[in-house]
Amino acid sequence: MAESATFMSGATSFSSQGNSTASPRAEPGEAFVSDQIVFTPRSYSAPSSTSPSSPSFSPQKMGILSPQIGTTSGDLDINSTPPCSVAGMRSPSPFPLGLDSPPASRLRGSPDPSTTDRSIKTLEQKRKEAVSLAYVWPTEHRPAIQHDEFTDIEIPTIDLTCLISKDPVARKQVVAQVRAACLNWGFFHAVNHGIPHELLERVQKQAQRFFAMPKEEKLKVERDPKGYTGYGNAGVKPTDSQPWSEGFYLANDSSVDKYSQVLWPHGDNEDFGNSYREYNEKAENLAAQLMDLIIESLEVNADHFQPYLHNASGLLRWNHYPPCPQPHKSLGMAPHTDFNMLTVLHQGDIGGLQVQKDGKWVAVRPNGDALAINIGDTLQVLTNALYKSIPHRAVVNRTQTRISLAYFYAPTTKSEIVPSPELLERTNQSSIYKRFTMEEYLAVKKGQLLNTLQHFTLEPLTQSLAFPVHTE
Ligand SMILES: O=C(O)CCC(=O)C(=O)O
Repeated sequence: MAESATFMSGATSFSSQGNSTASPRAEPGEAFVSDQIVFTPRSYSAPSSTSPSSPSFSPQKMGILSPQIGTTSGDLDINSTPPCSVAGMRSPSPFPLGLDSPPASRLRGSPDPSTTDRSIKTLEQKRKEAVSLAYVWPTEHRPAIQHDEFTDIEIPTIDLTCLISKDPVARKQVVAQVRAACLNWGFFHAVNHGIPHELLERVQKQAQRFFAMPKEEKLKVERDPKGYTGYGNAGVKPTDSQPWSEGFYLANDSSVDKYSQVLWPHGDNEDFGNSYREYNEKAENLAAQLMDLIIESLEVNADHFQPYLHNASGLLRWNHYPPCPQPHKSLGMAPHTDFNMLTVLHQGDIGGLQVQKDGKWVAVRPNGDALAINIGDTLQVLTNALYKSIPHRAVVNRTQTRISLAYFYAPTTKSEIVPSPELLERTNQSSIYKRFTMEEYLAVKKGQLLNTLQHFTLEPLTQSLAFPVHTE
């Protein structure tokens, strides 16, 4: 992989713009997290020993002494211990996502060890629950549509057999389907895509094996904030609601072998590197072929696109969403658009992906044989917003572990992203974007998951180009 290749996650933090969120708010009587302090709004009564001028970070203010916390509607079960590992595999920690203890920031005000046995037990329960509350999202951002609420409104499915058969007539039909899908959805399912099911299963298995490890093992390959690869959800700001997920970013460089050695020092997992490399090669090849179809669908000369495709490379992110006791109050991944040209996503047989269509969230029915393909912000700019990069998110469910494999195909960071002049001429438009490089874009994207392109737009965005986060 070229050193200057672009690598960034589609979603790394909850943006303070577009989908701006203040501190999470609570429904009446329910606990919520604000600036890392857990409040219990209903009938909270401080123990008599607590003076009104107690320091901010006391157990009382954390809510961990209050019997009300988390019991609203009975749906945050304080005794529930969200599994942090893949079904059937060992579950080393009672905390979500393999956290063996609450993050330090949430432990301020931890119980005094001199408290009585009875209260220690209660505090212990409350402490676990306080971690869970970090994953409770503000009401307006919670998913009204659950992971399996499918309707007749579905992203199109495109059969890519023509890529193998080379049948020109079939290809022409596929190009037309790709055009319609890109114009109307920005998303489609690809079947007969050429990536063997067996390989997808092998990569899924490797991801399961990795995420089932104890957190301290996973942290051995933690993502360096300045780097692109490794374990973690980089960029999540401490005051934001946390996504109910964890990720492992892999790129086609020496880091894969390094991770393999660190995670399996006795050489007992050869297939980690092999399956990754095999998958990366196939996904890159597929992404390049899909780009060809997309360029054909624009009916422009491919020359303008060549520099972006030349040296383009991919970042693979394994996403892990453990079962969640309160899926309707949490999100596996915040609404976001992808930074890159094209994403190839395998979501397996368990639903969770939701995309926006005409201002409404639509659950994407899973199809283990299909790959979900979507347009990223870079391609939106290259087409002067003819093809749009659509906000999407991941919701979680109560009982099943879900793993998805997201492959982000992107140009190098030095690339200047400019709309196709031929397309502008044909549509009698001028560019709606300022000139900018991928590097400049990524610097903005870090703090703004949605509407990142607004920053690079010459005119204020019209309604049809801006993507507000729709509440349900
Ligand atoms: O897991 C999913 O279905 C969505 C993943 C995603 O959007 C991403 O990785 O950027």
